[in-house]
Amino acid sequence: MAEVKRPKESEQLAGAELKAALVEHAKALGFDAVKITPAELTPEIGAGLDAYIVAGHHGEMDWLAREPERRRHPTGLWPEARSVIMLGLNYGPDSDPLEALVHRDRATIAVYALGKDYHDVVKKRLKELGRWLGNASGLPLKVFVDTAPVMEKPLAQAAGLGWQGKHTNLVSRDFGSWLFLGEIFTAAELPSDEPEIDHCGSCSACQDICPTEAFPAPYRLDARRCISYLTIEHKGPIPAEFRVPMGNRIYGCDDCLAVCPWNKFASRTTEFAFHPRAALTTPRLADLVMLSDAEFRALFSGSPIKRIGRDRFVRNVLIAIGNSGETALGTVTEGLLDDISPLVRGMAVWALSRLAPARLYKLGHRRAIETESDVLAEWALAARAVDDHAAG
Ligand code: B12
Ligand code: SF4
Ligand code: SF4
Repeated sequence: MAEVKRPKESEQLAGAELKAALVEHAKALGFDAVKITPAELTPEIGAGLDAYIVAGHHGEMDWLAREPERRRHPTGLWPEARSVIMLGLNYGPDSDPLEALVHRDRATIAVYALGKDYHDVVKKRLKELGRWLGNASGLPLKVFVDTAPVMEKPLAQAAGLGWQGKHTNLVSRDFGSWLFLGEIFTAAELPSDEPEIDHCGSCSACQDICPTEAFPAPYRLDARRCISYLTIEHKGPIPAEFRVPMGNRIYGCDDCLAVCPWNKFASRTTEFAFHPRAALTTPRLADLVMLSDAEFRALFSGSPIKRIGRDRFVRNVLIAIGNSGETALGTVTEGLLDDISPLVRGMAVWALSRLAPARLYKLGHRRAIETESDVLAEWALAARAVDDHAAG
């Protein structure tokens, strides 16, 4: 909670006056959008959360299923909350993220992860704004970005920042798909803004483009099929059915966001922290796959990518290599058959079975010394490709 210095009663602001000063401060701190909603969500939102969990669409993200009473209402998380201030930061890219998908020897990284970790950037600003608000209102507050059990998208829609599109993310009339969200819960009763209404109409572009058919219905996402989940949240081997559709997406996915027609109103972010690092703009798969643990941590220091760790990252890169058709990548891939991580060894088997089955056939003796069941399963899966090659 931000430290509250109690102002003299005569200096305190409230109501419309407090809101106007707050909006001004938020803009001065670099927030692109700021709107307010009462600290409540409709029962339909809670029911949607329940349905999502019951269907198992959260996959391994057990934390989403925990303490639903805290997640479904802002007052469940913090009983003193009266208003929620929803803030948005534009992270609009300067080119179409879909263009990077054609360079098969290179990696595609989701726009949100190309610059500094937004959690750090947004949280720092929220704390600064929170300090000001605490002092101006004399009332307690809490700041959140992504990490607490808060339903940020429905709250943002209720506040009027945008609407939850058919891909389930918030779409803004001013910033399209590219808005990070953060919020301040305050005990102050502030005048609220009008909720935004749905402007998707008959469009289905996001549903149609999804490479893994992750939408069982409009406005519902089965995270277990989503490349963003598979590359970032999923810990083990990525199920075989999703590997080819992943293409060269090695961290996150932007397809459903990028295709949204509302991006015609989007603009490139002016926030320097979100500008892509040169090293992450379509990097070569050959370079990424060779990263040691120390090199991985150095390259991704301050980036959200660091969180998945070297082994999961290299797992993702090997899948992109398996999809690349670049036989020249066979040598580095072969080297990883001996990697210390079973996750990496298993994906190296898969990648080599796609890239150079003849080579894998000659390396069959490696299978005999493998002890990990997940890796042996990959050898078994690859055996068909290898046998086909031998027969042919
Ligand atoms: C978990 C999570 C994920 C998961 C699951 C996403 C999901 N849609 O559930 C995964 C890892 C897949 C993910 C991916 C991404 N994420 Co994310 N994620 C979150 C997180 C932490 C929680 C979201 C959540 O509450 N999910 C739970 C379900 C219940 O919510 P829901 O999908 O909105 O479901 C509602 C409806 O769809 C409906 N519903 C859903 N299923 C069903 C089923 C039935 C039967 C019914 C009736 C209704 C129903 O009811 C629900 C309640 O209204 C938020 C931060 C936060 N605290 O809110 C960020 C957040 C949503 N992510 C964000 C981003 C940027 C992304 C990615 C774009 C990153 C990327 N490029 O790879 C992708 C987008 C993928 C996509 N199409 O959604 C941003 C989105 C910003 C914005 N403008 O909306 C957020 C808000 C983080 C932030 N602070 O900025 N994410
Ligand atoms: S992020 Fe990619 S995989 Fe996930 S739902 Fe959107 S298009 Fe599908
Ligand atoms: S692509 Fe179309 S359906 Fe999907 S969120 Fe955008 S407007 Fe809605």
